[in-house]
Amino acid sequence: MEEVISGEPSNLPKLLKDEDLRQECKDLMSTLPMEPTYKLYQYQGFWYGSWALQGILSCQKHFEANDKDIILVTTPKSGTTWLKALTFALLNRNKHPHTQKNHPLLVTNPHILVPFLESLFYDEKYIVSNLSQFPSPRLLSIHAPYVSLPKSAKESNCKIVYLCRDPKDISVSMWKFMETLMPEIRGSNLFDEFFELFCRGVNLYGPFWEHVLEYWKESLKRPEKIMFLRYEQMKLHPTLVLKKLAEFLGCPFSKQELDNGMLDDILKLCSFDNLRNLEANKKGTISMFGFDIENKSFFRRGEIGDGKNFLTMEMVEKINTITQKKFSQYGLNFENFTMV
Ligand code: PAP
Repeated sequence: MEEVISGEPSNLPKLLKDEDLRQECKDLMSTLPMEPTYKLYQYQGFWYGSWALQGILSCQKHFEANDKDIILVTTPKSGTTWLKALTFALLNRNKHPHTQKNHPLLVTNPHILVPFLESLFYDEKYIVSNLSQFPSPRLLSIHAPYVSLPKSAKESNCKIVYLCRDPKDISVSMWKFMETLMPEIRGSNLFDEFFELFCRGVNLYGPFWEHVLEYWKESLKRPEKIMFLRYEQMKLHPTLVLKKLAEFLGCPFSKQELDNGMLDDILKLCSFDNLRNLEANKKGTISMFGFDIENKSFFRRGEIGDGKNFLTMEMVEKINTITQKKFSQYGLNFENFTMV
């Protein structure tokens, strides 16, 4: 098993190969620290697969945010798919009422409706021609840490909605997702090593804790620009979160909409059970970063605390200790927060 991951390039799963990259990305990669097992490169303090790095680089170079843009930023496996669905349904509630038979969310995976900027920009040709044609406000997403956001995303008045999640659940969700992308690792004993790397901050878009802290601090400085959310909040207080999200994005629910149950209807439309059971999400693949990813791989358990079903007591303790050490002085946690 192990040879497949750390073997010669020709044996590597496609996900870990560098063959289609642009020269500027290859040149930069040759100067960056590299983690050999998963071929991650450290850029501006965070770790990327070569494909994500290429996307981020050209995003930094070409993406021009405008004041109306809405950018969803998440740590991977924090509930990105859910946030995309909710925000799409919210913004388009007049154009696409939830009762619409062919509501886009009933027939299309949320990642197609709200694309990742890194993935769009992975293919440089796409950028100029297509992005300007997105309807306004453009609803986009990215996993990038704050430090690596395109300048215009920081400096314009575009809105950023940030979502993170308990790292215990993220580590397991990420591993299970990787198993779908690289069946070679399924049933192997590589999880322990993956977990150790995760705790050291060496994982896609990691270190997790620094990613979260950057946005947390910015959200305190500029609450009108960055809304900071946790997956756990969304699960426990979905109504309140959706209401606040609508207010933050400048499209609050009217009394009439609330009386008509619009908010609950959106929550139902975007619920895990509803989305997971749609044909559009059960079948087919989505092309991201040059890979074909199965739509169903974005819907697994959708629960708080599932990580504990896979992690040993020692692992739980280890990751809790890191979280406590990194976050306690900022009043941040995933178990005992107040919903503001
Ligand atoms: P991404 O960052 O790679 O785009 P993302 O959507 O954040 O993926 O990760 C998928 C997680 O969100 C899965 O968590 P799990 O592995 O712990 O189960 C997935 O089940 C969960 N998820 C997807 N859709 C929803 C939803 N509608 N409600 C709640 N959780 C969801």
